[in-house]
Amino acid sequence: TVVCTVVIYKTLENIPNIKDSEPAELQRKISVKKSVSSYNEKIDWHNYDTIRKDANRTGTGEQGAPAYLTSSENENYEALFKVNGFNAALSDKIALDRSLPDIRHKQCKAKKYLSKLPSVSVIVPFHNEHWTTLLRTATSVIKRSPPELLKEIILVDDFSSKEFSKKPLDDYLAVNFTKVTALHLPERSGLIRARLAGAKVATGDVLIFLDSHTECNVNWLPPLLEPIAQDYKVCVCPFIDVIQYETFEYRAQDEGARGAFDWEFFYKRLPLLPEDLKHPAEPFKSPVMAGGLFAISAKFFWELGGYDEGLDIWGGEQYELSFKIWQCGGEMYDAPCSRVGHIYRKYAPFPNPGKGDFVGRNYRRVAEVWMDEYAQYLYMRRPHYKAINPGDLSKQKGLRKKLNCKPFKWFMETVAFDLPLKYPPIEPDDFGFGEIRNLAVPELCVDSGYKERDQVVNIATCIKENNKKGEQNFTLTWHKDIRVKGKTLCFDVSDPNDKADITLYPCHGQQGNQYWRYDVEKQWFLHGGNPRCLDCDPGSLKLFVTTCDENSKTQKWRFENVNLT
Ligand code: UD2
Ligand code: MN
Repeated sequence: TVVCTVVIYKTLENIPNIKDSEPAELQRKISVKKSVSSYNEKIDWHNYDTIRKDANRTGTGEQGAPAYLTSSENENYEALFKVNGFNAALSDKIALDRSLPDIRHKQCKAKKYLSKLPSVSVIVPFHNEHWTTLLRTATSVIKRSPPELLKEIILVDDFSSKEFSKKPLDDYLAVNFTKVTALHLPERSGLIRARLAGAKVATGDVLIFLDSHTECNVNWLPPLLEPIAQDYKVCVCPFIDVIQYETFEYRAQDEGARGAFDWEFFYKRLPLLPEDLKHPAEPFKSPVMAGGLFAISAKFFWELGGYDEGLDIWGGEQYELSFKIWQCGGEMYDAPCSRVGHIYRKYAPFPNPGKGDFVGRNYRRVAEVWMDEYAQYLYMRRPHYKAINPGDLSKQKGLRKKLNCKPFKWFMETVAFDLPLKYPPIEPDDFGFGEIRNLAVPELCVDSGYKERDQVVNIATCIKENNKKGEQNFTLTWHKDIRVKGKTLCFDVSDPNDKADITLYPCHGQQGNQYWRYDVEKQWFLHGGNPRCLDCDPGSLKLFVTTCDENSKTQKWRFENVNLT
């Protein structure tokens, strides 16, 4: 087996020359195939002892069941929820080594993996993570990883201000663990540079990144490592399960999907492909990682230059690394048999550390370096990104050139081929906007009078002529509702009776009581599916809807700007 070990590790060390005439990429694939076929003994990596003991556990949160605080335990609930965005008081009542339900596909239970797998450094960046969720992350890694594969866990403290994050943490780790250390950064660096700091000191063949509020499930490690042992340019993500922020219940988010994004850069998912569905326990290709949880060989990570260290605080690094992996000769997979739970917070409790729109700047950097002409799709939805100064990009652009990375077009057509370019669709033009002026009494305009929700809209003297106070700027949007400028209040009519009031109500975009059209020829504002006309009483200044009447002049309105296309 000693000889074989050397062969396997060769794929991680260097690329042997097979045929000099072959392109480098093909050579790599051939060499990988050879080394694997020469040694491919597979074994069952399950730790049945731990599985058996876990099955017998009972208590708060055990087996991933939803848990609740008793009224006597409720004391710190609110204060702790507020600073964490999840039920940290409940976390304190749940064992650090709690049992989890094995919700893998049943084929995973019978799967074997290569007997020789690379060693691992787990890197966990954290900023003000709650004590027990942080320690439960480390504990679950230790508990469910084969010790011979796990070299170390590095908790990278991104300049936390919580008292226990420094010496008490170091002391706790020294007493309770042998493989877990904390690296304290001297200034707030953001999660991207925190991960880089951890990766720089890591000694394992493979780097695994985790968020600081995660729990690794049964046999999570071998499915992440095997594809990397077979090809060091493969990055593998686990399935990310949901730890519910209120009850700590552990459950699946869905049956699996391919990671993607929309053109506002929200993380989205694409359906599995037919061939993926045929092999529910096999890794499948995924265009983009969720970001927090993945395994990559240290060799490939550093060949790719790690992360762009110009990315600050939070956001965008998942796209940067995913694009880089694909465009620069690697591949990315999701492994269904590796599952890790993650607390999706109710809200992010951290204040902006005074760095402005760091997410926008990060996105701009990623778009400028990697996305070529497709960056325009992002800028179309977020025009203000074009005004953000991304800072110096020469190093990133140099790297892309040096590694001879493929164009983004290749990524879009080959990897994310089913990601629609109109996603989300750009909003159609509005039908019209501006003042709504009556024809019977042309100095009268519809006026919302700085009113709030549930208040009635009337008419008033048009501001333009008399320069009086008022609020007379409205938009007939493509949703077919009438919105008060600068507000998200819409003209709403719920009364079916004659001369029904127009009330301000939050816009829902679902038409119904907020459904309006403008008839350009008749100059009518029509409300509802069984249309009534906007009308007014110039004497009382009341506005209402009533049966349409071709002869009525008070039902005619001049809408200042009408978009006729
Ligand atoms: C998701 C990812 C997260 C990251 C982020 C985009 C998952 C499950 N999570 O958001 O890993 O890719 O998208 O950037 O895929 N942290 C620091 N310093 C900071 C801010 C955060 O160390 O200045 C730590 C934080 O304690 C946590 C990790 O970075 O361990 C990710 O932050 P998050 O949990 O707020 O991100 P999340 O899960 O909303
Ligand atoms: Mn997270």
